[in-house]
Amino acid sequence: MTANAGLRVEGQEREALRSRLVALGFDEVRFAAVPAGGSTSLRDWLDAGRQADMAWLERTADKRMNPDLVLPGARSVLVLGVNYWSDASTGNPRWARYALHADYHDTMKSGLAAAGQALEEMFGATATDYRYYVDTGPVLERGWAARSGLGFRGKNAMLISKNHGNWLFLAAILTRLDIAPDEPLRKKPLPASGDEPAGLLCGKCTRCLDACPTQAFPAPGVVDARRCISYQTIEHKGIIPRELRAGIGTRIYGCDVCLEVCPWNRFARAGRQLLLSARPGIAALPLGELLQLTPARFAEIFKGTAIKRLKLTGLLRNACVVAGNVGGSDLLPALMALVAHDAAVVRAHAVWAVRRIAGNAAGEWLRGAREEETDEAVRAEYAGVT
Ligand code: B12
Ligand code: SF4
Ligand code: SF4
Repeated sequence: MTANAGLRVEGQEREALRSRLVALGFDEVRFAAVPAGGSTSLRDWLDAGRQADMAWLERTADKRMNPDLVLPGARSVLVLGVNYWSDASTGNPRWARYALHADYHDTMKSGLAAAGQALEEMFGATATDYRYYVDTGPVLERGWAARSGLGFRGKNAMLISKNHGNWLFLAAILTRLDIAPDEPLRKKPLPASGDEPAGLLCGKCTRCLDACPTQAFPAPGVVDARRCISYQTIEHKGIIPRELRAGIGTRIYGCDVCLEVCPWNRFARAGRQLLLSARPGIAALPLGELLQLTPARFAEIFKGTAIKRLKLTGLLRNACVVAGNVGGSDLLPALMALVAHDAAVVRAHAVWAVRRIAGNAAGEWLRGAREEETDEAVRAEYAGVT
């Protein structure tokens, strides 16, 4: 800890910091004070098993709820928002809007490093007096954003901004500097360690809860990852539960349904994109081509994007689900090649897709492959094929 840890930053100094960070490309810059006691509601979410197999959330839960365990002596959180709205098509099949950029973890990191530099130059902080994260660390980014008044947590669990709607990436810098906090949007004070309530500015609206294709909201503001398409198509590496596949529709990577229907998006305008880099070619890829991607082509197209982390097998799995939902018989040859794929997870979804498309004639396509199949989970996909 340095001599300047705990230094009070307020008034014109605080506004000078805000202006400098806005100039770096952050569309929103807000400040929150670290309360004593931290947050507790993450514990209820984890105890209900809503994290699915994201065991890293459980492992880091204590840190997520208490910044002092991440940066001892942390006094403030700088919450930064980057607007990624654009009216570009999200394609058919559909991609989550955020994914149609170079990986935001990488592009925002340069802005965060420069923001840290600003703390050092302006207030004499050292590199040990702050830590920055974009998704990458044990920080409840939406909670801090709500606490800082950057927006409010909607019934869709998103941090919604009055200026940008649902289309903001969030990042956080924990610091030992004592920065005067901005006001949250709520009127009534909460207990010192209380969490911001969801739905503060939603009124009677329930559009997001009603529109979710897989009924992933057990309560307003609470997502059960096990039922969420975003989890199933991005984070989950195994077989997607059969009962959720139809709800996935044409969504090949992630899901924006509960964001898109939100009336607060009417205020969204295209951002400056200083910390983003659009990759519009991805949305133009037709389903037939995606089903036939080779490892080399996959690496070439998705280099530097978040989609790359899904790996080719994950993308082929998702493409099979979309094919099973909306594909025609022209896709059957490509799907039959995937019925013989090396990865069991791809074979399982390819069999499902062939059955959905071919209907009563599925046996004619699949009989031979069924005899060859040895994996139990894939064999289960053949059940009832005659
Ligand atoms: C795990 C995760 C997921 C999981 C679980 C989602 C969920 N609802 O929790 C899955 C894979 C399903 C997912 C999906 C998506 N995600 Co996500 N995800 C995360 C991640 C890494 C952790 C979220 C988490 O801890 N969840 C557990 C729940 C219980 O926590 P929570 O939502 O933050 O809510 C709690 C706290 O806010 C707390 N709280 C409330 N007030 C306060 C106040 C204080 C002071 C504190 C400390 C806490 C606190 O109470 C809340 C309820 O328990 C964050 C990045 C991060 N580090 O925060 C990105 C993040 C939430 N995801 C993001 C995005 C964009 C998405 C998707 C839109 C992607 C897509 N298009 O497919 C979907 C949207 C789904 C949805 N409606 O939530 C953005 C959201 C930006 C925004 N404006 O809200 C984030 C912030 C990433 C980023 N850096 O921008 N995601
Ligand atoms: S991201 Fe999609 S599946 Fe997940 S909660 Fe929102 S609407 Fe439901
Ligand atoms: S769609 Fe309606 S209920 Fe859902 S977050 Fe937006 S305003 Fe709130």
